[in-house]
Amino acid sequence: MERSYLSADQVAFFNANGYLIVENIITPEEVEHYKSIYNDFLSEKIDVGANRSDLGDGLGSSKTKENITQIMWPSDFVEELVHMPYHQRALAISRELIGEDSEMDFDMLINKAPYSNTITPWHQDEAYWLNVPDKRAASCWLALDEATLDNGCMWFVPGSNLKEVRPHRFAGKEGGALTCDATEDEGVYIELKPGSCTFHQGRTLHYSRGNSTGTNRRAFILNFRPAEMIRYERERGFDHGKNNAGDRKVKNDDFKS
Ligand SMILES: O=C(O)CCC(=O)C(=O)O
Repeated sequence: MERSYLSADQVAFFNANGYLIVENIITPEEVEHYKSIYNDFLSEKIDVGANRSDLGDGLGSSKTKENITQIMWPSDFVEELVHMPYHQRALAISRELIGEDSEMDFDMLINKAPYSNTITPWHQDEAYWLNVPDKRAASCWLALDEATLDNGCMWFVPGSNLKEVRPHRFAGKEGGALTCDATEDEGVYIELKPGSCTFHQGRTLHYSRGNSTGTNRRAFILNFRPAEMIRYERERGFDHGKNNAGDRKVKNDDFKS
């Protein structure tokens, strides 16, 4: 019998609200290890080529530096990551949340550098994705630094997972981040200690403020969905930037505005 991480109440909360907080998915010692790997990506000691891009291009004020650093598929470059505690525990939790057929679809790093002051605009992940027949999905957002209102912790709109996907458009530059109409008044913000995380569904509306502090806001994100749906995506050439980095479009045409 596999270890269970969640109570029935936690699973019910995730289903009703579209997000869930899981504290201490990794220990303080593990946080330090992940931070050191993460810094090797940020400093380009690990070169990821076109898998690195500026999610805040056209949104933040910098023309010379990344406004929001996004690195797709870190586990393609540091293969042991998938066997390490974060990937393993998050996978087990995703199976409790969306079903035993859950597998990792992709992983990514999103860092907001000191004083980068760039929001991640309101969106629903489904608007970025292929319109797969089985919509079960869980994204795990792990804080490696304390995540606060001022450095860009996540905001979620409770219950948005149970409603429609809102019309999406490019928030800034063509080909850049997507957005839809939503406001902070609808949402709740989730501050996290390093080593704690949230899970959210593909349809849950979310956003984060810019980082107005003097330290990094490093997040390590894993996305899970049914194995059969990962196969469905790959058969159609959709791999979340593994082989087509920078190709950011409204993939789900139904939600174009
Ligand atoms: O880290 C952020 O600011 C946004 C993350 C996000 O949109 C996601 O994990 O789906």
